[in-house]
Amino acid sequence: MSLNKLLKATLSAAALFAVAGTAAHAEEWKFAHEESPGDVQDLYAQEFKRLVEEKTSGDVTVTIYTYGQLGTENDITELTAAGAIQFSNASPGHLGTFVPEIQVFGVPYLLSQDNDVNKKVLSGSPTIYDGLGKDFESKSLKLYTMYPEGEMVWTTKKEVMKPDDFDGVKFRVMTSPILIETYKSFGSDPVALPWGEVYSGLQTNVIDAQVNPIFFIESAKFYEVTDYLIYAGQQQYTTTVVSNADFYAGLSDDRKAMLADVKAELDDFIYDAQTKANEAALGRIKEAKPDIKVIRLSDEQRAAFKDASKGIGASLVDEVGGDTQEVLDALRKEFGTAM
Ligand code: 6CS
Repeated sequence: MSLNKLLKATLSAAALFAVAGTAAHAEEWKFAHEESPGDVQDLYAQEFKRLVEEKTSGDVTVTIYTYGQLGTENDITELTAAGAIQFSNASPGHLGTFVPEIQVFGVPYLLSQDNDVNKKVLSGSPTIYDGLGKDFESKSLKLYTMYPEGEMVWTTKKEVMKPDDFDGVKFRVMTSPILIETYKSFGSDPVALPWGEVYSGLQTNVIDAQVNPIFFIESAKFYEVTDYLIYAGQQQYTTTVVSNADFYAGLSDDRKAMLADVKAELDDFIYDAQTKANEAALGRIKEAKPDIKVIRLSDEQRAAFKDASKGIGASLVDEVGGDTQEVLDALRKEFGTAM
């Protein structure tokens, strides 16, 4: 659906009135995310809503839109940049054609295996908030926060232990170009799709495999149409929360300080929430489908995929240019994953 049609179809006259800032009483902030009710992004948005409404004594109300209510992942980024909504999740996996520089988070093996390190970097690194933040601002977006949603696990219909096993496997990835290259380098035939098309794609064999954190594999029911869950250690799912840049710039200093407090509280909240969500989901998947095979690749097996994809950082630098090499080097140092 085009953005215009989508806007007409989904934003009621009353909502547009509020967006224009002419509402008489409580100010409404619209927050769209990319997942279903109860998923990690929804947990974040619900807690954001609770804290903002509490801290503004109800002067601000936050309305949450879940996946599909305002369109796909790419649609909600455009709506935020256009100022039709104030906040949204914009995950690097889907942001590559809009803010190409953020694809550094698509480069495999970037994050640490230690979430305390990831938390420190993703919550406050100047490389992210000052450096990449400028790339967001050039697209009318203010980068508010960044957090991980869990290790990304391959779901496949055959055993994959080495890159050759991916031969002929149609592998669904998110819509950022770097992911296509990464999964080609791993040996598969990648296909970029919004997630709403993944279940039926797996069911009808249009695709054979995909990758996501366990909580999402359960909630989107991808495990029903897969035989293997493979932990290869290549990546964590990361997401950003962005706001419209003009909206943020127009906020009072008090409101900006309130948002900074909310961010700090949510930095702690979301790490626990996503860990619990992933642990509980794996248990439920095994219960619902006892014959699903869970494979954790050994260090040696993981090294073969790492080796196959070692040129991905360099191809991103070639494609995106600018200071991508410096950003990648700085982040690898901060995450402690420099090679
Ligand atoms: O695979 C995807 O496209 C989706 N996965 C997650 C964990 N969140 C939203 C995203 O669009």
